[in-house]
Amino acid sequence: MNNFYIGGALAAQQCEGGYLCDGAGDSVSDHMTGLVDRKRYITKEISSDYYYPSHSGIDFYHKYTKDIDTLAETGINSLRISISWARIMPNGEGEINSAGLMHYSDLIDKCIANNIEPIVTICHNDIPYILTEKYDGWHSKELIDLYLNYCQILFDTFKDKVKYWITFNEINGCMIEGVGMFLASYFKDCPNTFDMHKIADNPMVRLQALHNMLVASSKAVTLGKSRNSEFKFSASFLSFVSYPLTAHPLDTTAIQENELIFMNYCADVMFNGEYSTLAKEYWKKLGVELVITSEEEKILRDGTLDYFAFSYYSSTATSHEKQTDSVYGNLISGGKNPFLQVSEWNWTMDPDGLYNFLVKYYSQYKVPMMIVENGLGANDVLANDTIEDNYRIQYLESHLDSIMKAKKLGVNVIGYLMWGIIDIVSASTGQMSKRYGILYVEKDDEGNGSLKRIRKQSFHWYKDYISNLNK
Ligand code: BGP
Repeated sequence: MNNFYIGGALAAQQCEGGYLCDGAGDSVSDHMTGLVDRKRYITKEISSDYYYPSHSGIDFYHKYTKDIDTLAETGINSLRISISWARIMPNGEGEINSAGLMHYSDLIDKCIANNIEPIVTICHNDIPYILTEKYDGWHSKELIDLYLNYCQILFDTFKDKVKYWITFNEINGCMIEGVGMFLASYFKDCPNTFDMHKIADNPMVRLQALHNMLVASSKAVTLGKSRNSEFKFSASFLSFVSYPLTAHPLDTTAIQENELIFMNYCADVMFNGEYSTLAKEYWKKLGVELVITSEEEKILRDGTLDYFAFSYYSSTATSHEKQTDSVYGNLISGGKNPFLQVSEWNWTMDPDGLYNFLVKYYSQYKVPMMIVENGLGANDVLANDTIEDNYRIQYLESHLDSIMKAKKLGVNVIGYLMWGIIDIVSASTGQMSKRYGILYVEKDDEGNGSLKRIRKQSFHWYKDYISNLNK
């Protein structure tokens, strides 16, 4: 199938390892521990009492050459990677670390040499740690121009090599209480060691930080296009899909309200160039007043996005009454849907939800759609040097079916990038055992293992699928 990107997605901090290698600074993710009593902590100081999964990752930093060669066997034509700001600018500002830049230059060249389009996330929920202490993360407007300086380096270096950019990962995650505080990297009021999933919420701080990110994203779009008018920009959106638990009208009303908050609040700014009146009502309701200058309003109008990148894993069911059975999901949790199965991590599996999402948001924003994360986190069993992961094949295939169905209807879907195409560290839990990949990595949750790569059953399936797609 021509003009369709099919491939995989990764995030630097979940795969690279290579902590502080070649002059890199440390990042927020480097302060995130493995699971301790079912919690993932952030420690303000790095402590020998904890295991920090990002420090070693799957050593993609040193092993990417072989990994890209292996992945290229499947025929993928695209790979989403993220760049670690702290490798490029160890202090988040000031001096550039040329070794870090060289690393990504080599990685991008390696992709291109294998006919793999690099799709680059500039900021995947991670900033140089020092910026959280010096500026209180995205709450400070200082970060806007620091981010811009970082973007400028990337745009100048890769202007002839990278076309598709993602300014921020899951930017609308900032709409979620607590989670948004983490994404804003605002840890000022937290103790020295704290549960990353339980940061006390402050909507004023969170929404101001989000506004600053929206401005930074728009500025990046405008700057990028001045470097290469062919650049295509999106942020990635966390998808919110929910069904009314009953036919009670208020169940649907509750969903609609959540959609306006989780999806439209950010998407209206990023595609239409301004906050909707609904956003303004929302601030009133919360008693929040944001600092938004008229110059920033112009920046938002000028730097709108070209395509709609989003992650999709699962859906929920909503009731206007208190629900008892709940499911987790990608940052958003919600009610359990009696018609759908859940994964081992209690994430609902719902390929139809992907179809529904594509149709709905393509009709609303009318820009090309790209799925930049989708997959099944599962415990794989290694036996006889292979992994029989039919459950993953089923998951991926059913979601691809939904995409093809949406395309038939006329939705302009330009790509599908499965999450964690190689097994990597889980973002929410820090586990290795929550595996998404078609390529197995021998490593456990405590950091032990040979790091050997093994092709799973799904690896061979993906290869066949892609080859059929191209016929
Ligand atoms: C998204 C993140 C990814 C990724 C994915 C799966 O929110 O953008 O980085 O990890 O979720 O989540 P997890 O790794 O927690 O299973």
